Amino acid sequence: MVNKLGNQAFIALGSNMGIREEYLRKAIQLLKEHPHIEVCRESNIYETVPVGYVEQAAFLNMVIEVKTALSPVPLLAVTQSIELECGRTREVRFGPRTLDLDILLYAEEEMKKEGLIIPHPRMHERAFVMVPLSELVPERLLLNVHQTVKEIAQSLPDREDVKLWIPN
Ligand code: X6L
Ligand code: MG
Ligand code: MG
Repeated sequence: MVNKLGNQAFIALGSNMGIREEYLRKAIQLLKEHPHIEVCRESNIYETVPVGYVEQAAFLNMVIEVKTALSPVPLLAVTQSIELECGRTREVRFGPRTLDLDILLYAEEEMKKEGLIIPHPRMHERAFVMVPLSELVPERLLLNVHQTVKEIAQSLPDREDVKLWIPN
């Protein structure tokens, strides 16, 4: 039996191209099949107004909690390969994508490597991240901003652009 125990991490999922919900489900399935990753909890799915590059289709966003024996860089490699398996290509910066997986938090760690900054440096500005994360860890303190996840989620001006999405 492979030991999946390890560190707690939170991963944000997003999709705004094609079969959006299927891509989110497929990503969770592939993470669950990984021998060193356990998917513990899933937020609801939200339909969200695009931020950054605004002339594109609405996103589905959610956040999941995982436990993993992988350290951050190997975990990133797994999430990137899952993005590719789900048809991710990089055309327009901030533009449409079938699947985006972002590591938000990894244990209580802070790291700044090129290509991987943890905690995710802009997560606290994005309602499409903070609203679903707030379902999972409302009381968690984000050290850089000295506020809890719930406080941040409630104070973001674009939280109205993040609407609970009910699967059919
Ligand atoms: C000025 C310039 C203000 C750029 C904001 C914000 C850029 C967010 C990129 C920005 C700026 C991003 C998603 C999204 C993206 C998503 C929704 C990004 C990367 N990903 N919008 N936009 N959901 N709703 O997953 O987050 S592109
Ligand atoms: Mg992203
Ligand atoms: Mg990304």
